[in-house]
Amino acid sequence: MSNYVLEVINQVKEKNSGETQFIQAVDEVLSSIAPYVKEHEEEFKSLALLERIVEPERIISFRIPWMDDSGKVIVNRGFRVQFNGSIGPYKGGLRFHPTVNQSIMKFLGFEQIFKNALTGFPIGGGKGGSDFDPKGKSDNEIMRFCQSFMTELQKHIGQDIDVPAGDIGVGAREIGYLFGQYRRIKNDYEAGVLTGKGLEYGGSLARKEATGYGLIYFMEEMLKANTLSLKNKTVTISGSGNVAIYACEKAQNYGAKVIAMSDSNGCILDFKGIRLDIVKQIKEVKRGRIKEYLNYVPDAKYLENNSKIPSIYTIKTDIVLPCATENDINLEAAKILVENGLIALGEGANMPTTKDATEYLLSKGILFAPGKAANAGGVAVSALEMSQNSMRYSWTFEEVDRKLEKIMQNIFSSVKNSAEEYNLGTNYVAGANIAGFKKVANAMIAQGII
Ligand code: NDP
Ligand code: 2IT
Repeated sequence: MSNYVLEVINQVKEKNSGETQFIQAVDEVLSSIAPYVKEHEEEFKSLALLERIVEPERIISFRIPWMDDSGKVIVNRGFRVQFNGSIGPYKGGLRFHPTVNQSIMKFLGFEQIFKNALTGFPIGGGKGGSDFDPKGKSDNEIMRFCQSFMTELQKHIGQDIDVPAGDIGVGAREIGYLFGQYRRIKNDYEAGVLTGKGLEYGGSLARKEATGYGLIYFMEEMLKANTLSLKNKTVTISGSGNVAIYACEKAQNYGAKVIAMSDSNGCILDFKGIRLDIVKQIKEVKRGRIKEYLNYVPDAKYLENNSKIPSIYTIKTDIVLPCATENDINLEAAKILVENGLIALGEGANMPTTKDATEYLLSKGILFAPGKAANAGGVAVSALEMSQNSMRYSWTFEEVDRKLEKIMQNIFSSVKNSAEEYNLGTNYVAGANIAGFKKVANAMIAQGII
């Protein structure tokens, strides 16, 4: 590997000690783009390009006080990381989850830079969120929290500045409350300031489905390029949130048999094929636990998580789609999956596979669709939502869906072409990182030392 890449990785480790997820994301991207950096080493070094790309343009951290239903005042921490605005306004989701900290925000913001570049749209990389835990909160508590969060965040965002959207724990309900508070404070109908909005007030058809559908469009392209397809394959999907549900829906449309889904407590296993109408009822309507599936389908099994490996990864499957959270598949889980005959893995989540597990899977010839390419459909349709807001127009579901399919096919071909250009075979992880990095690097070079 180039010395320059190693130097920068070491600097990042020193300067950001303790930020394990951020260091992991930087290490993965920089080590895999080494063949490209090598070609331009002198130029990049003289411009301190890598040193600049690993440093967020800005991090905003703030206090979020709010009152729960019993009248108790609670203080959470909020973040917005505006990582790289060289190709467009910062763009990326908001995550509400108790694990949120600066390291997680920075890793997500860093990944988002290259993902957004891969979509082909002019959007920079950003991410935000809070350590607020939405589980068990009433609607009113969620609303008061979102209002307090936006009271501070509104100072830093705008349709041409920074455009947040959803992520874990943030869906249409939260975006609605956030948008309401933004509009009230600004006294301005700035529809394009958030994406993932409700259809009645500027949302795009197919945004809800976009990440999951996009993942499956990408998977089908990748499988097709390797003379395979989703048809009649068994699929397991970790998570049962927004990404997991719509990945399941599209995989089933393509003739795959989805046999398992999960949440953070455990997984359901249904060899007859998951009944998605029931999962939607449990998760989208009742906000319940995946275990409740057994109340509807008594023949199904429930495997509780009780070791270091989420139970879903112990199930034999052709294709696995991690759609929950980061570092879900470690080396041990990867080995079990391979032993059980895994063919392909598609990352619906951001960085769900550890670095050693990724390397192991690649070394075993598993077709690996990396998150920053495979889950880019969500942010791509967010960009289409921004376009529709600017035009004051809306496309039909079919129009957006067709554009999404085309975008995912284009992403796959640029990933594949980059992998081939650098003789990396089917290493789509490196292919995605190189293709995304090139665009951002060129924009940064053109804009001077900033
Ligand atoms: P949701 O909040 O809708 O669902 C999250 C799902 O993941 C739930 O089933 C949840 O289970 C599970 N999960 C979350 N955290 C953990 C954890 N620490 N351990 C185990 N399970 C966990 O989020 P999304 O579906 O939107 O997001 C899923 C992933 O996809 C994330 O990595 C996100 O960054 C990524 N992503 C999302 C996009 C989007 O458009 N929404 C776009 C691109 C990527 P439980 O209910 O038990 O917490
Ligand atoms: O990780 C992601 O790409 C998202 N959570 C979606 C971001 C967006 O702006 O739609």
